[in-house]
Amino acid sequence: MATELKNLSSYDPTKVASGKGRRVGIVYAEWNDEITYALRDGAVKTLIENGVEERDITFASVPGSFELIFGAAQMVKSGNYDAVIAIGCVIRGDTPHFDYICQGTTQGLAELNRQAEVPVIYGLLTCNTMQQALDRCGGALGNKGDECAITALKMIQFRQEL
Ligand code: RBF
Repeated sequence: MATELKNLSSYDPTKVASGKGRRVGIVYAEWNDEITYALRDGAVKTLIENGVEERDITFASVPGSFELIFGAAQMVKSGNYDAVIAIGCVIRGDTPHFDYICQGTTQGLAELNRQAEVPVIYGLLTCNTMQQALDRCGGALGNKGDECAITALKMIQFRQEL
């Protein structure tokens, strides 16, 4: 699995353009907030470390991961951001709900990403256990929020260079 080979927080700073002047929207889900807040905070820290100014980062929360689609779409539609990061965490339970939320959210964000004028970054953790989530929000495998921040900056640069 990729994350066993790659720490989510590691990146090559020479390959990341400065985020100065970039505006980033972060929409995050309240479900599993112990995880999503850590992902969000990781993303913010990494954006700031790479030049994004705090005042240029805007947050919005939604109840669950499934609502990330609408939340991210609204942020895109506002035209106020150079990239939108969608953060959520789905943890497998006793019913097939996990599969529906993961699939629905992933497809919705993928479709939005394809259509949107600005990049939409996929920050959804889909985990079988809480420990897997903890490992990926600042634990043993790093923080997916960091990876999302770097991906956002790289995609903003990508769009600018076209
Ligand atoms: N939202 C999440 O972001 N993560 C979850 O692990 C999660 N599990 C859910 C499990 C059940 C049984 C239900 C009913 C909802 C869950 N949701 C979860 C919320 C979902 O994304 C969405 O907010 C609601 O389904 C809307 O009513």
